Amino acid sequence: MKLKNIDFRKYKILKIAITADLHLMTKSRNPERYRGFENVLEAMLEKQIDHLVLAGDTFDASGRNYAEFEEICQRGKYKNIQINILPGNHDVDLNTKSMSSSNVEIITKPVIRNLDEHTLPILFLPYHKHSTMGGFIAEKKSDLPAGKWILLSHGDWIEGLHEPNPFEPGVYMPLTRSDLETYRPALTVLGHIHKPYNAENVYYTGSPCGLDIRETGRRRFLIVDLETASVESVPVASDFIYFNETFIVLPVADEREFLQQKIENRIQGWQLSVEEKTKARLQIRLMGFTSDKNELQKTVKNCFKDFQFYKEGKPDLSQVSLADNENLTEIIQRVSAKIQHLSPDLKYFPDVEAIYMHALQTIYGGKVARTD
Ligand SMILES: [Mn+2]
Repeated sequence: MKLKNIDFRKYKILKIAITADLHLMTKSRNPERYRGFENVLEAMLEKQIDHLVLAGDTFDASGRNYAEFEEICQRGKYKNIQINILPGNHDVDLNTKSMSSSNVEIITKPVIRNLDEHTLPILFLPYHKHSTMGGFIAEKKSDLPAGKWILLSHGDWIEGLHEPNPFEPGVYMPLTRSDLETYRPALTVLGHIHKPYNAENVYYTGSPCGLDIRETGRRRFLIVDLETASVESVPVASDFIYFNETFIVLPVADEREFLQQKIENRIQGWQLSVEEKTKARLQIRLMGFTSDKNELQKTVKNCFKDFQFYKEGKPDLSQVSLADNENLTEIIQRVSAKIQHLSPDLKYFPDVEAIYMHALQTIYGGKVARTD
């Protein structure tokens, strides 16, 4: 039987992987960032995905090493993975001459591509200073059928800036709601914001490895089905998972149990597997007033005994004062009892911790540091 006329690709759903914001420097300086990249490639092999898009800031502007990156791309097991690099705002010097690996392509100009005859066209839009995404999309709009194309780029989605990139204040090549309503991409995947985020059909894949303690929680990369524009979120087995948490301490009658319960709830909320627990690196800060700082120290140490701390640090108790004013202690105890019974009306407040913080600031005045 002759098989040569059958187009096997027709039977294969074409999918690509997307990650961003690796911020690679040198391997010796941040080995975990290179491991994050390798973790994505390994997961792609397992899932038989052979196309990867790096949606910006593959390298960090403050010190990069293309050779160490290429060494990974050229390894035998990865050499069949096609890698498209979209430069981000950190990649100003990156151009088509920067690398020689045959499986790596740097896309420096806006371009529309169909990776297969059955797939939706993709607009690859590299970061460009002092520009907007909408401006570039407008130039290409005649080749972008409404509702049937995919946007890959690097910058700020204006509607999604609930948590701006702490490294980079300001607005970077924005995409607006009006752009989405006018040009109607079926899907938008962006780099720039390092925390995984998605709303409606706009995704920030997030960096595959938290860059430092400010980049908390589990990391992921995305797999996009180019026929349906559906997205699968795949966890990255990163070396570290960072948690940066603040707890409010109050000199209430059951101070120790009160804090223990809060810490236990927070840890449960992380939903870590046994393996993930070993990868967690914590930064813990306590604020407020205690009836016994020595006892507090022991309680906190015990609550986190199964965890490791970021850069081998320890819980920061420097912003906890001794509650040595009986009148104020009496007041905070009464207020605390009230706050604990507030829950039915909590919808009017951001969270119960914020209410405690306000109560502390009101009662103790300037002795309490502000968190916002
Ligand atoms: Mn960026």
